[in-house]
Amino acid sequence: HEQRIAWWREAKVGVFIHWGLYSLPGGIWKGETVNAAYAEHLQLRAQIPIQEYEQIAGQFHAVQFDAQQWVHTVKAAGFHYMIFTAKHHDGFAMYDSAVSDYNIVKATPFGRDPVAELADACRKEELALCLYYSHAMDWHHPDSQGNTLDFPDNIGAYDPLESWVKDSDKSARYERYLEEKAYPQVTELLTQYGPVGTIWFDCGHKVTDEQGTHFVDLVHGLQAGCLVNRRVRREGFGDYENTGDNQLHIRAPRRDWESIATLNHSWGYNQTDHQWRSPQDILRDMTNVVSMGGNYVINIGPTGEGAFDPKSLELLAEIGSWLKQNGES
Ligand code: FUL
Repeated sequence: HEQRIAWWREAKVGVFIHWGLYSLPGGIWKGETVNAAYAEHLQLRAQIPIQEYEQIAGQFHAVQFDAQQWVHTVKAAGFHYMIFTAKHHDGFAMYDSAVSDYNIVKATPFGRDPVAELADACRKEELALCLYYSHAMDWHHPDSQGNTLDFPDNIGAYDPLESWVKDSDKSARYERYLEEKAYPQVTELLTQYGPVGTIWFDCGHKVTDEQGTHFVDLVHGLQAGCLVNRRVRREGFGDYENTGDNQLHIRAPRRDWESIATLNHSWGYNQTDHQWRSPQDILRDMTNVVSMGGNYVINIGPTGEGAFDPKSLELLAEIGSWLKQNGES
């Protein structure tokens, strides 16, 4: 563990990237603004049936995607790691997956593998590549949690784990999702792209201790140097703690910890959210967190075309110039 986490302790600041099918509608569905802070939750919030949501893939051309440029921009601003959404709750793999055809290479006209391209670019620029994987929720898989629209006997997004474990049939189904999709896809991510800094899991309150431990062992078994964040299960799990979204502190900082923040309200690109934070505000939080011993991660939600939006670029540049003058980069 001590060896594994050494680079991360030094890194201190990172950038999250939320990019997926949801980035293309960017918070608007059929001309209507979907009233949800998190644009990456569009499928659930707008109650879009899977067959309709899948259609977004056919329009996903991402003509502006340039891994080199993304990585260079992040690195030049003084950040030391990038966490990229390899699969979010919608279940769509943003990499070439043999486990499921519901992936960016097979299902979109874009047809390229962003994780492969980002891994190359990160190697060249010496930026650590970390991968977000929604292990607990997958709204495309009938046996995972959170999609009651297509799978009426499923459970809702926010039902506690207990309603599954008490129901042996449902927990057997959930186990099937893990065996069929989540464990094999995590294996792909750790065997196809070279060294990964962290597998960043999410919503661990929906899995059991055994399942959480299975993920931790899987990651460490495939890449001993790869970190696992606490959201794989609950406090005390994985290699380091996480705050809640946009929270600055954890309850008891006995372990290494990381705070994650959005620049407006959404993680995924949201064309209707113009409430951007000021660079002063972000820098105040960043210095606060880092001085308390935490790592600080800010988020960018690239557009469906694959570009960083102008406002995020401006904020990155301002933070970058502060880091150059005052930081350790
Ligand atoms: C949350 C997710 O539900 C959000 O969509 C986002 O990925 C954030 C970092 O974690 O729990």
